[in-house]
Amino acid sequence: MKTKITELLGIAYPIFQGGMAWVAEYHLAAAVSEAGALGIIGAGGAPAAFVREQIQKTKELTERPFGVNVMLMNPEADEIAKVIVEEGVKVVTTGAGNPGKYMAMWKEAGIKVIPVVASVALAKMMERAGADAVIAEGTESGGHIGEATTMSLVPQVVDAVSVPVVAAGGIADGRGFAAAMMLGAEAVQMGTRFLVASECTVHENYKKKVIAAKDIDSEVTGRANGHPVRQIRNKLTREYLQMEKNGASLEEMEKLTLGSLRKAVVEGDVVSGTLMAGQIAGMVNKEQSCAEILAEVMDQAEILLKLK
Ligand code: TUI
Repeated sequence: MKTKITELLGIAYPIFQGGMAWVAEYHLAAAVSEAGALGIIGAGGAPAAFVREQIQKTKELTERPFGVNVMLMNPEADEIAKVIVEEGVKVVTTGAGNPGKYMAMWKEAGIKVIPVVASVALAKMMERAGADAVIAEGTESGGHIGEATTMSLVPQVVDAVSVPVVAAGGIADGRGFAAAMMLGAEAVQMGTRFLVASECTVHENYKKKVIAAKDIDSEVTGRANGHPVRQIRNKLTREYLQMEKNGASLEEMEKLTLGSLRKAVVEGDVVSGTLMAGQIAGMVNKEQSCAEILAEVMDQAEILLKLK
């Protein structure tokens, strides 16, 4: 399928794999890119040296384009921004902030810059700053989220900017893909569906929780302190939300979540770990290879869009 995004990036399918912190490492990113979509390494909170290694390992596994997501709250974001240039990465996505200060450096290096935005205002600002496209991410997504839903955000961003828009949040099959196209998107980004891909190295316990999750099994923690994070309900979210209700200090709550994503992803602690996942987890019910996921989504979408 040809869209402005497949042309811009030289990929076969207009699908991005979300740059999930801790989860989206080189095995997953390379597998997605090899299968014809855009694999993305999630830098998350990792040190710059680790991100460089991940990039080099991805290059060993695929010659196709892949991206790196810079989580802008990472204390090493400045160094990671430079590593991306030094390693010749072709596509950058950003999240959890405004990447304005890196834009000139990335553009000069010929990198395609595609910030994640959760509002029309940031989308417009990013277009003015030179973004090649934007990812409009709805509140259905897992992890750090904004307020607007995908259904309302995507068409409003499409109307507000002239660069291509990638839709994210609540998309996990061909129906979601087709709906996003109807809203004016030129591609979609999926996170939760790829979290359970066979090439994804996240702990088996985490995958099982996503596969077992139902439609209303996610919870948003951190609304009170301005860092809303969507994750699957467990002991951690219950404790966290109780503390929020009781007006606990930020410090106390940070103690609870320090290293909790790593605990879930690496150790498989589904009780006290952070199980970031989107609302669509209820529909994600089996592990498949990245190639199978992409073939299934594209097949269904092409039928719905009457392209075949
Ligand atoms: O970034 C994401 N999703 C993420 S980042 C992440 S790592 C993390 N771990 C623990 C706590 C917090 C984060 C897990 N999931 N998605 C992209 C996204 N960006 N969603 C919302 C935003 C966003 C929000 C506000 C972007 C910009 C913004 O304000 C920009 C400004 O003006 O500063």
